[in-house]
Amino acid sequence: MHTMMSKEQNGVFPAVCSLDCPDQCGLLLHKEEGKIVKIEGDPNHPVTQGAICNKVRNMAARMYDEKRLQYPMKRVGPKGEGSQFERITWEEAITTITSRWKQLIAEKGPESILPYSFYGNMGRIGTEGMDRRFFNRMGASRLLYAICEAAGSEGYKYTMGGSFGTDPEDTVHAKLIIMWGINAVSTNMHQVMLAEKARKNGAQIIVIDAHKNQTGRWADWFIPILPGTDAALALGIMHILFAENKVDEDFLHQYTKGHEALKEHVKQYDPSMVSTITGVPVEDIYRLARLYGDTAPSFIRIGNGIQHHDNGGMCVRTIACLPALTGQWLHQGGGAIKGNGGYLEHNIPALQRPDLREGNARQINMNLLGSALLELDPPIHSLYVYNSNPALVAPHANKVRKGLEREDVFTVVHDLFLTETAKYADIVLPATSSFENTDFYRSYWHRYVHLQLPVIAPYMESKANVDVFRLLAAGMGYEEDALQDSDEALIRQALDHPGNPALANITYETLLEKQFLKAEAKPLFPGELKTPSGKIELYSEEMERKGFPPLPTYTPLVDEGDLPFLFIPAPNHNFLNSTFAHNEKHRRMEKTPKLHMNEADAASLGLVSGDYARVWNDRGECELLVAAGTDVLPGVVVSQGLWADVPGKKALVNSLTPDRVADMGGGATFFSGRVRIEKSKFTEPLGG
Ligand SMILES: Nc1nc2c(c(=O)[nH]1)N[C@H]1C(S)=C(S)[C@@H](COP(=O)(O)OP(=O)(O)OC[C@H]3O[C@@H](n4cnc5c(=O)[nH]c(N)nc54)[C@H](O)[C@@H]3O)O[C@H]1N2
Ligand SMILES: Nc1nc2c(c(=O)[nH]1)N[C@H]1C(S)=C(S)[C@@H](COP(=O)(O)OP(=O)(O)OC[C@H]3O[C@@H](n4cnc5c(=O)[nH]c(N)nc54)[C@H](O)[C@@H]3O)O[C@H]1N2
Ligand code: SF4
Ligand SMILES: [Mo]
Repeated sequence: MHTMMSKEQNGVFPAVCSLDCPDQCGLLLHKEEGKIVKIEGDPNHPVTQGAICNKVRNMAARMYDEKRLQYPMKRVGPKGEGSQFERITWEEAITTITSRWKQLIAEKGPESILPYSFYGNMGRIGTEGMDRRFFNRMGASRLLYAICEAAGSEGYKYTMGGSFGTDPEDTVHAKLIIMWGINAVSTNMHQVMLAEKARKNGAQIIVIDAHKNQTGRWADWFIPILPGTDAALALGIMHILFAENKVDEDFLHQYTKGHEALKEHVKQYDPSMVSTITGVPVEDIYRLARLYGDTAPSFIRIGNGIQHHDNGGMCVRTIACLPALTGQWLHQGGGAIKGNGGYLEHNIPALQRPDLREGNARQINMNLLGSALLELDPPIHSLYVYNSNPALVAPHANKVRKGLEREDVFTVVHDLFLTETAKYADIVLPATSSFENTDFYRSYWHRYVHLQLPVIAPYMESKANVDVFRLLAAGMGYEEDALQDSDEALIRQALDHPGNPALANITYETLLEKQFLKAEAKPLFPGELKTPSGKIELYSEEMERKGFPPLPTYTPLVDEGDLPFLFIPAPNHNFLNSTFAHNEKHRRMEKTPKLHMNEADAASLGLVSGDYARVWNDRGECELLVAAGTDVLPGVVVSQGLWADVPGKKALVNSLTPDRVADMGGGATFFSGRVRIEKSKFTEPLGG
């Protein structure tokens, strides 16, 4: 096996998966004649242990897909569907962009320019490094990165002080594992592998979800729940734990704040009331609470599903209180994971250089992109999109597209493919894949930091994000050295972080030698948390000051009127958000977007499996293939995957989703929208 380098044309090279997936797998890339021909898991990676998902096993097909962008282009003709592009040089592209920006800055000010990005590639220097420096220097509008975990992370932080949870490697010791609002078989497969090991040692696996998908089917006990009601279930469990003296008094006294108040507070959540709210039978609430109270170590994997709701922040904050009640944090493998990013925090100011910004620009929530483009005053006149595909992934998609259609918004999209968003661009720039770049990666689930060096040469004329920002900086005439720092310098600056002792031994050199390294952190307890009191805050004065109930509380979803169904457009197995939605191989593996609905609901609408349903509300409409059964409760419908358009029918699920923001962090509410359903006139074309 070779160490990382791109010079050799043949060989096997270690790498890391760059996708926005908690597992952040160690990979081995097989290279022949300069091209990647095979991708497999690195058996030496302690957490991912050589297993990888099907998506990435088949990723070489995406890297060399004939549709991959090869050179910069400018738009000729209308924006959107039907747009046409012409090849230009990099020089023309950079000059066009920077001269337009200079003019906008002079006439309208830098806040008329909005960067829009997310984590299509998790590399830190490319995704939240040089880009941030550049837009700080410019003084552009700032983006609030709230589309993914914002609400839940804020909620978890009120309870636990930050993204600190159980070490996933320890969860093999758990005797009870609850997968709560996470489709882990698809979205965190190595947590499933670890849970399988625990199961062999006698652990029970419970899945609490609104949809009995592949993860629910894998559980020992699947508990279906009405969407948006999980906080009530957690409070019902607390009610029983206190009432039946199943709490760990010593732990509560030593390590938590507010347990007496909580004990009083949860008296109101009696199991029959909780059952009415959640749809979970009273006897199941008792059984779950007693199992939780009597089993140690118990581990809860808190997923993203519960936080993509109006009440998502409070819901996660509430579930995060449970392990404290029974003292699980003192048991190896006990506790919870919402995220573990806190352990690996690098030197963010050194990497992003907020000091390059003069003054403080307005901040725009990425979940409100449509309104931002259509309604903001002073208006946005330029959008620079990278690592993201908002035309497909952002809520209230028809509003987003209307905004993107504005002729007076100068839009640049940097991507590997001509995405739905790129079709609205004035200038399209081709991006390298992560295997063509240098960057460092840190998981938000396990505790390893990885280094990626280029394994293959850049594809055609494509360039890495960092390189493009260096060119843009030069084109703008920005002279700060920080805007021309090398990849290596950026990584060194980011990893030099005296504030996080867990990174002490993780340096550019040690990563060069080992490729990945674990941040060695002490267990959370005994110890002090980063909450104001240093303890687990069952009662939070900070929340009270901000106008939230200080104790965990159930709040219902926003009332969207009398539309009969709650619609959950979740991720699917073979795509990663919209990544792979354009690649034939992955589309074939996934087949077609479906609508899972309860058979009683289907019958009442005259629908059977195999029919097409028209799903609609004031925001938009879709046509999805009906899968009727008992996988969801009546009144709930679920689709999976962010499909690029499917020939002949409407498959843009985000045309239906609300752009309301959640209770915390400005988070998204993808799963709290309501819809109507009827039989569609669409039928599958012959041979389709
Ligand atoms: N294969 C694959 N893997 C992925 C992704 C992908 O698109 N595809 N995306 C990646 C990203 S960016 C993220 S953020 C994660 C997301 O992955 P997860 O953390 O698994 O979150 P989701 O898949 O959004 O939702 C998980 C589950 O929540 C359920 N759910 C919805 N509402 C509720 C509710 O109110 N209560 C309960 N109990 N359950 C509810 C849904 O039915 C779904 O099964 O996965 C990452 N990994
Ligand atoms: N209905 C619904 N909508 C959702 C969700 C849901 O569950 N349901 N999930 C939400 C969540 S959790 C998330 S995280 C978001 C994710 O939304 P996005 O972050 O937009 O994720 P992707 O759709 O995968 O788009 C990433 C884009 O980045 C490009 N890319 C990859 N690497 C690079 C690179 O190095 N440079 C550049 N310039 N581009 C690159 C890819 O080709 C791809 O087009 O979607 C959200 N949208
Ligand atoms: S997408 Fe997730 S499971 Fe698949 S290879 Fe990447 S990190 Fe591993
Ligand atoms: Mo996400």
